Amino acid sequence: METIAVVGLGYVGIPVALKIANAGIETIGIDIDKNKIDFLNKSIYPIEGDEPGIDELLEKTISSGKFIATYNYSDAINADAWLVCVQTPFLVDEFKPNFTALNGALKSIGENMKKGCLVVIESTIPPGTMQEVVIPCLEAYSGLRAGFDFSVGHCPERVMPGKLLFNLSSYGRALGGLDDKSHKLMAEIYSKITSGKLDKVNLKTAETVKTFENTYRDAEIAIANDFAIYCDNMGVDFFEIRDLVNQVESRNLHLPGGGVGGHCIPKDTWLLAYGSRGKYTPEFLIKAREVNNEMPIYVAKQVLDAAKSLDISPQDCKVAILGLSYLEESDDVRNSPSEVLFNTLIEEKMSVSVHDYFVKYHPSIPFSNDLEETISGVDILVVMVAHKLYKSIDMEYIKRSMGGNYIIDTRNVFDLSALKKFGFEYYTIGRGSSIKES
Ligand code: SAJ
Repeated sequence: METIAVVGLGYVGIPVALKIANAGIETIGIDIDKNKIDFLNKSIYPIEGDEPGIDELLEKTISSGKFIATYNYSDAINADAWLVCVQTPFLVDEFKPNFTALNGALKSIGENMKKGCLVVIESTIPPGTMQEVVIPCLEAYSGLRAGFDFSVGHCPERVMPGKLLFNLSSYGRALGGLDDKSHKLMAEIYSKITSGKLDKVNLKTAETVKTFENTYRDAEIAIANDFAIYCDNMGVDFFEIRDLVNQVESRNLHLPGGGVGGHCIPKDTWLLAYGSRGKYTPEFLIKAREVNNEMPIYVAKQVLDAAKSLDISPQDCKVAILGLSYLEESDDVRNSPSEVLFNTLIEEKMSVSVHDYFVKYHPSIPFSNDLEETISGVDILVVMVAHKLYKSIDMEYIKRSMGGNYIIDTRNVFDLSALKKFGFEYYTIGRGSSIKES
């Protein structure tokens, strides 16, 4: 392997490209975003968020001359391998994946790939996609035959924002190969990227591994959410019970919250369900997905119930939402549950202010990095993200700044005894409500 092309320079593609280049292989990064290409070629990491080690690695890689970012697929016509790391969102209403980015990449690769190369898809895809979409598309645009004129595989990514390089360098990978030659070529590449175990499997097994991984997590979170609401209605403390349940080593009760956001968990259950092509519908897993998807609406109902208990009409009610990102200590807002909550409350004619001190930009939600400005004079305060800052806010300060005294804590950020000590009315997912108890 002398030259490898990485298509899609996002939080998956950039670390992969840098790791390969630093293994001494000529690496060509390809993306449709010219700004991203310019930034990378100037050693500037173009994605928000703190990624330990990425800036240094980018600097080192660019100065080594082993990596270049480009807009043109034709710059990689001599690539011995192409790794595809583009997004694969799901259109829930239409119950189908949005393969626009994937099909675009496959067409351009097909038009530029050379005989004897390897094409690997890292993006998460429904089981069956390699045989039914990827291979036919590559063959159609290249005029070459998979398994004869080129090799093909699927190696699902296992990245986690905030730990991109660590995961990439240490996690094992499922090498889904069309045939032995594909497996051999994939092992040659991924053994240079990770010290983790490499498992050679067939294409559909690799597709299913990744969709199972995230669907499993989605269902685990849904169980925590359902248990927490059960506890709220039974007057018991979910977190106390969770600690006791998790003493059993084979148990790992997750955490409840105001919803499940991010770039992958919300869509992968749908990719899995779609993959069965109607042969089997995973009803339970889809129900779990719906439970999580409904959580921000459930929180909005708690806000409306709180306003009612305070005898404030929705149009006169001022609400502050703490946390706009989808995950604590992150600035990533993709599929943020706070966005759903905000829009639901606005539809109810409430006045809603939003705070986040990590997030720098949101395409549609007005927000502030100033906590005082956000909570000043509000009737109801809703904590949606467990940012460390929120755990350390002084209750006295909140009491002084708010207009009212109702707190909804969806992430168990505030200490219940402190809420009671400072005379707050409250609803906390998993720890019940001061109103319903009275
Ligand atoms: N969440 C809960 N309760 C939990 C855990 C998470 O409500 O107990 C919520 C979070 O608040 C967030 C969403 O779920 O809104 C997703 O959180 P996440 O911790 O799963 O983080 P992600 O979205 O970055 O998931 C990634 C995934 N990695 C890949 O797809 C390669 C996932 O497979 C990993 O399991 C996850 O990181 C991880 O373990 O950190």
